[in-house]
Amino acid sequence: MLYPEINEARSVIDLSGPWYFRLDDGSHDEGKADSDFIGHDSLIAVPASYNDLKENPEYRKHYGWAYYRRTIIIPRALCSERIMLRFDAVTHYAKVYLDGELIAEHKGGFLPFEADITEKVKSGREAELIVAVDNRINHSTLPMGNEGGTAFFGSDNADVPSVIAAKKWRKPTNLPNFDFFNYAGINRPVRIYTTPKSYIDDITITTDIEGNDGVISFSVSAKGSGKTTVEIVDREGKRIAEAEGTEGVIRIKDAHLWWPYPGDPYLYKAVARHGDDVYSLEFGIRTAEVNGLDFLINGRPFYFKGFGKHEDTAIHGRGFDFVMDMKDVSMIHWMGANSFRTSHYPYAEEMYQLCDREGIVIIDETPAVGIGGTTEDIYKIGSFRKHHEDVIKDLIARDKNHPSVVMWSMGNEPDVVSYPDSAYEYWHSLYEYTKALDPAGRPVTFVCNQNNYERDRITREMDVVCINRYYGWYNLSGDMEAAAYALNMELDFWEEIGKPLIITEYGADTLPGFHLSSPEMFSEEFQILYYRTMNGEFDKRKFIIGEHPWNFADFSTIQGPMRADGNRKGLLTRDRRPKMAAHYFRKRWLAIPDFGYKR
Ligand code: BDP
Repeated sequence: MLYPEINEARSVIDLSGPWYFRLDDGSHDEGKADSDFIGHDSLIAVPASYNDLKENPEYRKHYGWAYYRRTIIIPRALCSERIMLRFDAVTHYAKVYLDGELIAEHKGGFLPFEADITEKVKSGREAELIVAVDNRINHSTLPMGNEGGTAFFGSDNADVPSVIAAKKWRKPTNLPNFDFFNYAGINRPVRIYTTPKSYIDDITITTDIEGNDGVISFSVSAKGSGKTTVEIVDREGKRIAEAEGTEGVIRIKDAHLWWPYPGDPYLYKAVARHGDDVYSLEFGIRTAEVNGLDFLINGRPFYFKGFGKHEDTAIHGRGFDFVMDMKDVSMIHWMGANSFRTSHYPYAEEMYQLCDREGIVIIDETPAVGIGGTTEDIYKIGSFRKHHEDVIKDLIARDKNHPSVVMWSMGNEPDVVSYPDSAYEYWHSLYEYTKALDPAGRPVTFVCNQNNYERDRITREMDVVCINRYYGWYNLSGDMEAAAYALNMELDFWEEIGKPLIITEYGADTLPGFHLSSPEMFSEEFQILYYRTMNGEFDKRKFIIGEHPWNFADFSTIQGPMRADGNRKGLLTRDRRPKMAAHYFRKRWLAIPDFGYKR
């Protein structure tokens, strides 16, 4: 799906700002937006998560539907165009009404959807737009939750009669099966955009390198009559090639390749025209593939230095925050990192555009986190397969043209050992499905949790083995010698498997400013000891091709006895101040080359 663009043929109206808002009455049924709404509602910011915007605990712990309302009006000058209403992300389920008519419905909180409203809006007349948003998470949603449950990160399982009784008595909640706050609402921009009636629906660009030449394959999907052309424009704005038709191959002599920073992340533009419509798409010429134990970018072995991240900032919650995205990219450069994973859901499109331009490499993850946590086989009792396929399809459709995206992650930490055969069947077929969808054929993986790796049949089948490991934190806590011993035993196992491996998470909660002369857990000194020990072991193993500490920054979670104001494993605080370990990594990573490390 193309990102909304303003150019000589297209216009964009941004609907950011205050919208009327109300939480539902707690019945968990979608109420109808009615006249009763007016006068009983408050104002809320769009885009943003609603949870932290009001001094009312109901906003933070809300469970169910919420309603947003505003009016829209189309300027007369645009009324002869095709008019689209686009939502970049509504978390997690949206129903959109225009003048009382349901015009769009969408499941999944992190990908865009749109509705054609051309026939529904009349010049000079205001139309009422209502968006009903559901934040419930259960065994059919991604991320997965335990809607109706009451416990997480606690000792609620204790065999204490009074606790057992109180658990039954307690009100059910919208319980996550994942470790980040379930921020909800209209989290990303809402826009009206227009195109001519004959229009470009989609563009796909894939690239290859032959000698010094870049080979660009393009395909333009267009609706309505008109001639289709594509021009390639270089960074200086010079037209260097052109072709006619909806598909073709263009060869660029002595092409500039897209390299991760501090290399040159060179971007070209493909300017597609169809009839009166035009769309220009930035793209880079680069390849990304796995070969033996190497992850090759433009044929050279890349070492992933970076993070698991979150879209999480104070007040905004998971709401789009371009200022923070800029700051994050700056901090990534400052620390000498070159990559991150969009743990645990697709991020806002603007972040990928920024990373294309700034030369940061992305492992792009779906929102499939929390699959498991049940006493029965989740692959048999859950109804999420079709939705998982849909998010993979939509993710690839949205992000396929970004040079920054070098690998797809189908999900994070599903249960793959309780029912290894079911897990195998599920993830193996999804892997093949994902592979077949990407026109650029990027490597595909999923990220596995600390488990009985011998029973896990599926992680070893991924193009890159991606593992999250917390030796020395959740197990063998504080004993880094024992942690190194255990880590090495496991690494011997993976070395035998003979695939490249990225440590996609490892980390220790750390309270900034808490110092100890003897490094114990939660102190800044321990965080450094932890990473120094782990990294020392990674450095000895050639097949480890990347290290992503967890997490880039502290982030909000549900409350619980293991979470003091959220998850504190950040190398940065939530407001992006470096902990001591950030300086440690900066020194380490500035000394590790992006290409050829350990080769
Ligand atoms: C991992 C999860 C991540 C958590 C992390 C932690 O992938 O989402 O935040 O553990 O516990 O298992 O800090």
